[in-house]
Amino acid sequence: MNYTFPELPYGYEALEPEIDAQTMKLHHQKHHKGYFDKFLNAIKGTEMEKMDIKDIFENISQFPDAVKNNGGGFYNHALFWKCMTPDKNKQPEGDLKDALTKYFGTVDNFKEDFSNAAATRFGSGWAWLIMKNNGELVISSTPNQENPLMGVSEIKGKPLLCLDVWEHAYYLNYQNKRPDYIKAFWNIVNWDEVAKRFNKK
Ligand code: MN3
Repeated sequence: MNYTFPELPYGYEALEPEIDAQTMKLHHQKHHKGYFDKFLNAIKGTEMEKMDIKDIFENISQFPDAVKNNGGGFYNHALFWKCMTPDKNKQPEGDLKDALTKYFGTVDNFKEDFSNAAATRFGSGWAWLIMKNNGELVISSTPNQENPLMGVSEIKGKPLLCLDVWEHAYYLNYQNKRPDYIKAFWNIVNWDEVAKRFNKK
């Protein structure tokens, strides 16, 4: 597979004040780019070069940790950028809203459960909304740069929404106050992207 490093779908300052420009710039240009470069390096000259990244993830336990850490870091951030938008304070609608209501009671309950998963992930990691093979929506969290597509993941499914809770994602602006960062995230969720992923069979 050929990989390209994704540009942000908006400017570095576009998500302020929820996420400051300096954090976005460092996060994209240094952290994400670092994972991308190291991922390419880790698969270079191996069978993985010809594999789809989802097949690599599914069989991740067969490959070196560098592939899990950097392949996950590459994929997770590319999705994370798309899950946010400067078009603020939107809410889920239509079938996605119905599904969130079905599985979590209300949209607010969903946000509360997801926030809780993000807040209680010990150390570095991610919170996820995923769709299992049977169509069920589930919240999970993963350590480090793991994701729910990986064979090693406790809960597996298709990622619909993710939130980076590594300190590098929020520390400049929020310091140790991870819950404040999580709360602000809801203002900038790109529900159109989540719906697009939800509707794609
Ligand atoms: Mn990150």
